[in-house]
Amino acid sequence: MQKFILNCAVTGAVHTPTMAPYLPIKPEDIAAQAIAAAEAGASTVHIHARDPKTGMPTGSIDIMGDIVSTIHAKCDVIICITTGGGMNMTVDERVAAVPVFKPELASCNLGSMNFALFPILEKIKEWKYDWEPQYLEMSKDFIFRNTFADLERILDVFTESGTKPEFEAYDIGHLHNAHHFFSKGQIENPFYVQFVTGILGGIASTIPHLVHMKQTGESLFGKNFMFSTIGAGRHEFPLATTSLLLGGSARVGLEDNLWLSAGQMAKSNAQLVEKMVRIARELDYEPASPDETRKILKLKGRAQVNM
Ligand code: KMH
Ligand code: ZN
Repeated sequence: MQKFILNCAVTGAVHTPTMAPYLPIKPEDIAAQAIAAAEAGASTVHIHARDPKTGMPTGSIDIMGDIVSTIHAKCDVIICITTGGGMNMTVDERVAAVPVFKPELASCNLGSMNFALFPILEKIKEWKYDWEPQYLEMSKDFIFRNTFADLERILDVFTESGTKPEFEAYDIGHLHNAHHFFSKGQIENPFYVQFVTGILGGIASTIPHLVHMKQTGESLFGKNFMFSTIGAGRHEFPLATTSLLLGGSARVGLEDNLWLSAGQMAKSNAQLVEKMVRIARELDYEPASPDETRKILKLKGRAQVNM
């Protein structure tokens, strides 16, 4: 059985409560769903925080602390804290949790881009919270900021915190941005990157694009290059399955996709993880355990975090 890293993105900052009735919002629910996703086979969980009253993405250190300390106390899953945060946060707010909790992994977004969610407004007219349509409308004139200066600062914070970056590449140019830092020795092997496909403003979720991203990565980083793939929405399982067949890993979860199958919403992150494990095992792939993943990614281990 060929091993791969199965990552679960539990709540994110893309979906809002009205779109996603099963999206975990409260810290205790985000933590519980992360633990259940780990029990279903995920070896890493990607964590965002939300305001428990409104579901709005938040950079609150206290709320993030509630979430990650609960997961860390109950489970050996690898916690990957987001530095992507939400569209309502500055770069400093986005990265603030890393020096506090010193996670083994944290996301690091490889370039600025338009991050467009506003087309969803055409599909939903009634909203539970006023902030939701405002947040989505804002994305029409929003630049997800990750300048080279931002990346330099973020990478320095990761180094000081002993945190390994899980890079997020939304397009081919983002891989070349990473190579700029790799050639300066600011990125250690193995270079681990999520191909984030299907966000309007970034590369689309197609197999030819995925193959091109893999080939670009291999040409830039050689054998020390490890990729995983995110397909947004209905593309999640086709792109994740293709990623395995291309020698990569996979990310599933309600942050990126609300659908278990056509017309059927997933009721939990664990359901999405269980489906990915079933598909993988049918093709003789097995999700790596958290400790196997730590060895593959050369992570510092649970004892070195502050949670
Ligand atoms: N929400 C995904 C499209 C991050 O949190 O740093 C990308 C992501 C970025 O997960
Ligand atoms: Zn995220």
